[in-house]
Amino acid sequence: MKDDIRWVKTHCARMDHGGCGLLVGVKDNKIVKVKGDPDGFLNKGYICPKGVASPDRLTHPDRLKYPLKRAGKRGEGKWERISWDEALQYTAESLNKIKEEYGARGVAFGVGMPKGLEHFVLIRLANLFGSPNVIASQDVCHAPREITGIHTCGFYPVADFHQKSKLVILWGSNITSTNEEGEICSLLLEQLKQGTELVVIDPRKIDLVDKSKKWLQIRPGTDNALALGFLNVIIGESLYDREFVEKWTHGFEDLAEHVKQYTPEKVSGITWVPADLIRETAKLYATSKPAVIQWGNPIEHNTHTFDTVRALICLMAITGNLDVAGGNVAAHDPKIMGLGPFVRADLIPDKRKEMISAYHRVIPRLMTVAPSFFKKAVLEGVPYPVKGFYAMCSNPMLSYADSRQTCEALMRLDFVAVADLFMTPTAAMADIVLPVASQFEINDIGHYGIGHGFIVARPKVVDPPEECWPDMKIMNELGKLISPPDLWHDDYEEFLEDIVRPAGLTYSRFVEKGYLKGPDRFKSYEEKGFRTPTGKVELKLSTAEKFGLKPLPEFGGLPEDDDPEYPLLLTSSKSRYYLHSSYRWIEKLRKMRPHPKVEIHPETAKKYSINEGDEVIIETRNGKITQVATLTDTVDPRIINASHGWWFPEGSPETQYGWKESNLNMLTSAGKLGKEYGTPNLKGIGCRISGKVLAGKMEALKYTGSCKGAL
Ligand SMILES: Nc1nc2c(c(=O)[nH]1)N[C@H]1C(S)=C(S)[C@@H](COP(=O)(O)OP(=O)(O)OC[C@H]3O[C@@H](n4cnc5c(=O)[nH]c(N)nc54)[C@H](O)[C@@H]3O)O[C@H]1N2
Ligand SMILES: Nc1nc2c(c(=O)[nH]1)N[C@H]1C(S)=C(S)[C@@H](COP(=O)(O)OP(=O)(O)OC[C@H]3O[C@@H](n4cnc5c(=O)[nH]c(N)nc54)[C@H](O)[C@@H]3O)O[C@H]1N2
Ligand code: SF4
Ligand SMILES: [Mo]
Repeated sequence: MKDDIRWVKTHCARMDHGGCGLLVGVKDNKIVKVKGDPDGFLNKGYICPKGVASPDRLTHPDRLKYPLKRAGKRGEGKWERISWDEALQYTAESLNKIKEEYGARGVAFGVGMPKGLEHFVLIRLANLFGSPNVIASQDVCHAPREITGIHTCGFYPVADFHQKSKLVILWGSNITSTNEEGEICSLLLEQLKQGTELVVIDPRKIDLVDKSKKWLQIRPGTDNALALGFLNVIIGESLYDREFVEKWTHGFEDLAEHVKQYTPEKVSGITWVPADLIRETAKLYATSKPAVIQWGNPIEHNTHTFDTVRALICLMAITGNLDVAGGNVAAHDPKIMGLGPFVRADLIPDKRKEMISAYHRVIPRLMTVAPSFFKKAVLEGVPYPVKGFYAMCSNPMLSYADSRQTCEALMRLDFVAVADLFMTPTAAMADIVLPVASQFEINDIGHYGIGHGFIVARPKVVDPPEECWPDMKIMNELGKLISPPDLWHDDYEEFLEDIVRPAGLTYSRFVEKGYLKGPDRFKSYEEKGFRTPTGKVELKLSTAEKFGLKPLPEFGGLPEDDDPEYPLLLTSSKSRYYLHSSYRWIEKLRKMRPHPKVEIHPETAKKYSINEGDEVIIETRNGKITQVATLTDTVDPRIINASHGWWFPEGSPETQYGWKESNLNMLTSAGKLGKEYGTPNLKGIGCRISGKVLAGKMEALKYTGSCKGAL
């Protein structure tokens, strides 16, 4: 029996950013087992529960298996089955019609978390069609780190876990659950075994707090204040790297003067972190060489993200931890095709001026549009009308701030096409739904364009259902109908060849190698300087006036003012068992986390008469939802930690699978946005809770035809 199993090496994908090497056992075109590959260069045999369950996402009986066209009213849940030919023709005609009337910019192309190479094929599709509007979650996911990095020091400073560090700071990064961007926790855990010290900055007592030297239980949304407090201590006590600062930084004197106001005592009042702990941690970071900051999502989940990231890069720079082995580094790509040529950026030279976000004067180099600006264009025609939307790998009804508004925007569009594996609340609002082939069923390249200096091979292991197409194939064929056909391939798999050709490889040779990593090169600035206008790390931004940016990082107040009617602070974190809004239909995972849980301190729960397992109504100024109480002293009594991404695949299509009931983004607002990236406040929001039962156990609410249904 056992001998019939064929073992294939590939890399995990689409359960998070991916990266673990996997050994996949296949029998009769079915995956029978998945194990961590001991040779995996990032995971060395590690695999998480999502990885183990990942084949199950393909075999669910309700998986989309053929293209669908809306039959009833939008969102009513009535569909007719159509052929691929009809689906592509109808989509092309609808998009071309909008282009004729409103220009190509009247169509937006939407994508969520980067999942694979199709992310960049989508950007190419938008470029070739002539639309400058690619809508992505980058405003709340990595763009603040990447682009603020480029402005400050000429690169995106990623944590280098491949060389040993003396100290690691997990700054809002729950790496044992999220393994973000391929920073697989096994690399860090190995270092901890070998004596690397750890600091955790998190309002929750995450698993790794037990292994940490210090835990700073920060007030959500105040990371910029804490980073400024560290700068105050390190500069005030002359703990900075003098030689580096003199030779390689611009504006040190101004920064030093500016941070004098952020004394540990003052910062303690803002962040809830004791002043002595701020002092000790700042000293520890400055005196441990090399030290690295693994930064997480919360630093970009509020309107102050630009200041936070600026302050953090200033910290890395003045302590001499920038671009040194075991610090925060510029990762160098292997010799592969560059992003610009792949997406044909040359064909849309006016993109920067034409894109929706140009009107909002966001930071230069941000080349995707923040969802909140997209919705404004759809709902208010500002700065111009947007009427069409092609979305893949994303579920905006759950992932964009203010879900009710997202629903209204989807209702308002003339045409919506959604490509997904499963019928989701967003797909339920589409005119055309396209069934995709996904991880394990397609040849793919992972980590392209992510900025960590490597790409991984994700070869196909089994055949997809007959009418499920890879996104890359869908776009390759749609592209021929809505843009110059000669700029597309006969066979979409040529895209894979394009990427690896400069390395002298074919895709199949690349698969044999498994991954390509660029060179480990540090302190490149010693030869060429930093790639900024001054050639130095710009502690004070030399381009501030020109671009309307703040020259020095500031604490400009809390992301939201304290609100006595909403006395608790809402924060959230990703579940170990799901990817954002995805895969609640996988039984193995659902068993591990059947309900959306909200973590509440026992004292707080007592105050509101809430018991373990009760349904809890969570309310903010923007809306209310229900989640299930978990009482734990791992959170501060003044906060609650809710779950993100919940909808109910077991629900019914006419209610869009209960998208309102437990969805965190019913509680967020797209009203107040950070200037540089258009980022809304997702964490540190005033809220209140009560234990009253609302509509019975997680029962889906009836869709009322508009998005203003009762809640
Ligand atoms: N309040 C709040 N909002 C947040 C966040 C938060 O923490 N709090 N996190 C933010 C962040 S960091 C991000 S990145 C976004 C993520 O937002 P999204 O990317 O929109 O969310 P996902 O659930 O990752 O993916 C959406 C869909 O992709 C589908 N999918 C999976 N594989 C494939 C594939 O191969 N092809 C196609 N076509 N579809 C596929 C899944 O079935 C799923 O329906 O959400 C953001 N929104
Ligand atoms: N299992 C799983 N893995 C994922 C994802 C997923 O959905 N599920 N999503 C992927 C994506 S797209 C991304 S961007 C990454 C995100 O990966 P992470 O950055 O690790 O994401 P989060 O869980 O949002 O937040 C991390 C930690 O920040 C803490 N936190 C909350 N508020 C604050 C605050 O104001 N300040 C500080 N300092 N900490 C705070 C939370 O308690 C949590 O422990 O994960 C990727 N990996
Ligand atoms: S940690 Fe991420 S890449 Fe590794 S097995 Fe889990 S989901 Fe896959
Ligand atoms: Mo993300």
